[in-house]
Amino acid sequence: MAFELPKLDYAYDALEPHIDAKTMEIHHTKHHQGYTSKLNDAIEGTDHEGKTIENILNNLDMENKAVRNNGGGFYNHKLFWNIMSPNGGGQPTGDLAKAIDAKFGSYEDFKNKFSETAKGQFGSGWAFLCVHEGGAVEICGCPNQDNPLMPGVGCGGTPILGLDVWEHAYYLNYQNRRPDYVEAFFNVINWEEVSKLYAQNK
Ligand code: MN3
Repeated sequence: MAFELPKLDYAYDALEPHIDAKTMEIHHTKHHQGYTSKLNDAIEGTDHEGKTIENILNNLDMENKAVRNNGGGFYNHKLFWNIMSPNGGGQPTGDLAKAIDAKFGSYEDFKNKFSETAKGQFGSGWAFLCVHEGGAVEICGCPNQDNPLMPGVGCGGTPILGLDVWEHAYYLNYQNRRPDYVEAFFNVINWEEVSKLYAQNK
Protein backbone atom coordinates (compact mmCIF):
# COMPACT_ATOMS: atom_id res chain seq x y z
CA MET A 1 0.00 0.00 0.00
CA ALA A 2 1.72 3.10 -1.23
CA PHE A 3 1.37 6.46 0.48
CA GLU A 4 -1.00 8.90 -1.19
CA LEU A 5 -1.00 12.68 -1.25
CA PRO A 6 -3.59 13.67 1.38
CA LYS A 7 -6.50 15.81 0.18
CA LEU A 8 -6.97 19.22 1.77
CA ASP A 9 -10.35 19.82 3.35
CA TYR A 10 -10.32 23.47 2.25
CA ALA A 11 -9.68 25.23 -1.07
CA TYR A 12 -6.25 26.55 -2.04
CA ASP A 13 -7.49 30.13 -1.67
CA ALA A 14 -9.21 29.50 1.66
CA LEU A 15 -6.29 30.66 3.81
CA GLU A 16 -5.90 34.01 2.05
CA PRO A 17 -4.72 36.63 2.77
CA HIS A 18 -2.43 34.81 5.23
CA ILE A 19 -1.27 32.13 2.79
CA ASP A 20 -1.94 32.75 -0.90
CA ALA A 21 -3.63 30.30 -3.26
CA LYS A 22 -0.71 29.95 -5.67
CA THR A 23 1.69 29.04 -2.86
CA MET A 24 -0.80 26.52 -1.45
CA GLU A 25 -1.37 24.90 -4.84
CA ILE A 26 2.32 24.55 -5.71
CA HIS A 27 3.19 23.47 -2.18
CA HIS A 28 0.56 20.73 -2.18
CA THR A 29 0.60 19.48 -5.77
CA LYS A 30 4.34 19.80 -6.44
CA HIS A 31 6.32 19.75 -3.19
CA HIS A 32 4.16 17.43 -1.08
CA GLN A 33 3.45 15.23 -4.09
CA GLY A 34 7.18 15.03 -4.72
CA TYR A 35 7.94 13.87 -1.18
CA THR A 36 5.11 11.35 -1.38
CA SER A 37 6.26 9.80 -4.67
CA LYS A 38 9.91 9.72 -3.63
CA LEU A 39 9.02 8.16 -0.27
CA ASN A 40 7.16 5.38 -2.08
CA ASP A 41 10.17 4.81 -4.34
CA ALA A 42 12.55 4.78 -1.37
CA ILE A 43 10.66 2.19 0.70
CA GLU A 44 9.61 -0.14 -2.11
CA GLY A 45 10.95 -3.62 -1.42
CA THR A 46 12.38 -2.65 2.00
CA ASP A 47 11.30 -3.43 5.58
CA HIS A 48 9.56 -0.03 5.68
CA GLU A 49 7.06 -1.03 3.00
CA GLY A 50 3.52 -1.40 4.37
CA LYS A 51 4.34 0.32 7.69
CA THR A 52 2.73 3.50 8.99
CA ILE A 53 4.66 6.71 8.45
CA GLU A 54 5.04 7.08 12.24
CA ASN A 55 6.55 3.59 12.46
CA ILE A 56 8.91 4.34 9.58
CA LEU A 57 10.15 7.57 11.17
CA ASN A 58 10.46 6.05 14.68
CA ASN A 59 12.64 3.25 13.29
CA LEU A 60 14.58 5.31 10.82
CA ASP A 61 18.27 4.87 10.05
CA MET A 62 19.27 8.54 9.93
CA GLU A 63 21.88 7.71 7.29
CA ASN A 64 19.06 6.70 4.95
CA LYS A 65 18.70 10.15 3.39
CA ALA A 66 15.97 9.21 0.90
CA VAL A 67 13.58 7.96 3.59
CA ARG A 68 14.66 10.63 6.08
CA ASN A 69 14.03 13.54 3.68
CA ASN A 70 10.95 12.22 1.90
CA GLY A 71 9.36 10.42 4.84
CA GLY A 72 9.84 13.55 6.92
CA GLY A 73 8.47 15.67 4.10
CA PHE A 74 5.42 13.42 3.72
CA TYR A 75 4.62 13.47 7.44
CA ASN A 76 5.39 17.14 8.11
CA HIS A 77 3.20 18.47 5.30
CA LYS A 78 0.32 16.15 6.22
CA LEU A 79 0.47 17.64 9.73
CA PHE A 80 0.79 21.18 8.36
CA TRP A 81 -2.37 21.02 6.17
CA ASN A 82 -4.23 19.35 8.99
CA ILE A 83 -3.55 21.98 11.65
CA MET A 84 -4.58 24.93 9.46
CA SER A 85 -8.11 26.09 8.71
CA PRO A 86 -9.86 29.10 7.18
CA ASN A 87 -11.75 29.23 10.49
CA GLY A 88 -8.54 29.11 12.49
CA GLY A 89 -6.88 31.55 14.82
CA GLY A 90 -7.79 32.41 18.38
CA GLN A 91 -6.22 30.52 21.22
CA PRO A 92 -6.04 26.96 22.50
CA THR A 93 -8.55 25.84 25.14
CA GLY A 94 -8.99 23.05 27.68
CA ASP A 95 -6.17 20.61 28.52
CA LEU A 96 -3.92 21.91 25.77
CA ALA A 97 -4.22 25.48 27.04
CA LYS A 98 -3.34 24.23 30.53
CA ALA A 99 -0.28 22.37 29.22
CA ILE A 100 0.86 25.46 27.29
CA ASP A 101 0.42 27.70 30.34
CA ALA A 102 2.25 25.18 32.54
CA LYS A 103 5.24 25.08 30.18
CA PHE A 104 5.46 28.63 28.86
CA GLY A 105 3.51 30.74 31.39
CA SER A 106 0.86 32.04 28.99
CA TYR A 107 -0.37 31.83 25.42
CA GLU A 108 1.57 35.01 24.59
CA ASP A 109 4.79 33.51 25.96
CA PHE A 110 4.15 30.34 23.93
CA LYS A 111 3.51 32.40 20.81
CA ASN A 112 6.72 34.36 21.29
CA LYS A 113 8.81 31.23 21.81
CA PHE A 114 7.27 29.42 18.83
CA SER A 115 7.72 32.50 16.62
CA GLU A 116 11.35 32.96 17.67
CA THR A 117 12.03 29.29 16.90
CA ALA A 118 10.42 29.58 13.46
CA LYS A 119 12.15 32.85 12.61
CA GLY A 120 15.48 31.65 13.97
CA GLN A 121 15.61 28.35 12.07
CA PHE A 122 18.63 28.85 9.82
CA GLY A 123 17.91 27.90 6.22
CA SER A 124 15.10 25.44 5.56
CA GLY A 125 13.21 23.66 8.29
CA TRP A 126 10.29 23.56 10.67
CA ALA A 127 9.13 24.76 14.07
CA PHE A 128 7.17 22.18 16.07
CA LEU A 129 5.10 22.04 19.21
CA CYS A 130 5.34 18.49 20.54
CA VAL A 131 3.65 16.53 23.29
CA HIS A 132 5.46 14.03 25.48
CA GLU A 133 3.84 11.00 27.11
CA GLY A 134 2.25 12.37 30.26
CA GLY A 135 1.08 15.55 28.54
CA ALA A 136 3.99 18.01 28.82
CA VAL A 137 4.52 20.14 25.70
CA GLU A 138 7.76 21.42 24.22
CA ILE A 139 8.89 23.52 21.24
CA CYS A 140 11.80 22.76 18.96
CA GLY A 141 13.14 23.68 15.54
CA CYS A 142 14.33 21.05 13.06
CA PRO A 143 16.37 21.46 9.87
CA ASN A 144 15.20 20.32 6.43
CA GLN A 145 12.40 17.70 6.76
CA ASP A 146 13.60 16.26 10.07
CA ASN A 147 11.06 15.94 12.88
CA PRO A 148 11.03 14.76 16.50
CA LEU A 149 9.58 11.35 15.63
CA MET A 150 13.01 10.48 14.21
CA PRO A 151 15.62 9.02 16.59
CA GLY A 152 17.50 11.73 18.49
CA VAL A 153 15.90 14.64 16.64
CA GLY A 154 14.76 17.88 18.31
CA CYS A 155 12.80 17.66 21.57
CA GLY A 156 11.34 14.20 20.95
CA GLY A 157 7.65 13.48 21.56
CA THR A 158 4.93 13.74 18.94
CA PRO A 159 4.45 16.89 16.83
CA ILE A 160 0.97 18.40 17.24
CA LEU A 161 1.66 21.76 15.54
CA GLY A 162 4.17 22.41 12.77
CA LEU A 163 5.15 25.45 10.75
CA ASP A 164 7.01 25.05 7.47
CA VAL A 165 9.66 27.77 7.13
CA TRP A 166 11.16 26.59 3.85
CA GLU A 167 11.15 29.50 1.43
CA HIS A 168 8.79 27.53 -0.85
CA ALA A 169 6.16 27.94 1.89
CA TYR A 170 6.07 31.74 1.76
CA TYR A 171 8.38 33.32 -0.82
CA LEU A 172 5.77 34.14 -3.52
CA ASN A 173 3.77 36.28 -1.11
CA TYR A 174 6.27 37.34 1.53
CA GLN A 175 9.64 37.16 -0.29
CA ASN A 176 12.31 37.48 2.41
CA ARG A 177 9.83 38.56 5.11
CA ARG A 178 9.69 35.31 7.05
CA PRO A 179 8.64 37.11 10.27
CA ASP A 180 5.45 38.40 8.56
CA TYR A 181 4.60 34.87 7.39
CA VAL A 182 5.19 33.48 10.88
CA GLU A 183 2.92 36.15 12.38
CA ALA A 184 0.22 35.44 9.76
CA PHE A 185 0.30 31.70 10.50
CA PHE A 186 -1.30 32.29 13.92
CA ASN A 187 -4.46 33.47 12.11
CA VAL A 188 -5.00 30.07 10.48
CA ILE A 189 -4.04 27.63 13.26
CA ASN A 190 -6.82 25.10 13.78
CA TRP A 191 -6.59 24.80 17.58
CA GLU A 192 -9.43 22.28 17.66
CA GLU A 193 -7.32 19.90 15.59
CA VAL A 194 -4.17 20.61 17.61
CA SER A 195 -6.16 19.81 20.78
CA LYS A 196 -7.32 16.56 19.24
CA LEU A 197 -3.72 15.60 18.43
CA TYR A 198 -2.70 16.57 21.95
CA ALA A 199 -5.37 14.30 23.48
CA GLN A 200 -4.46 11.40 21.16
CA ASN A 201 -0.71 11.55 21.82
CA LYS A 202 -0.28 12.69 25.45
MN1 MN3 B 1 7.07 22.59 2.45
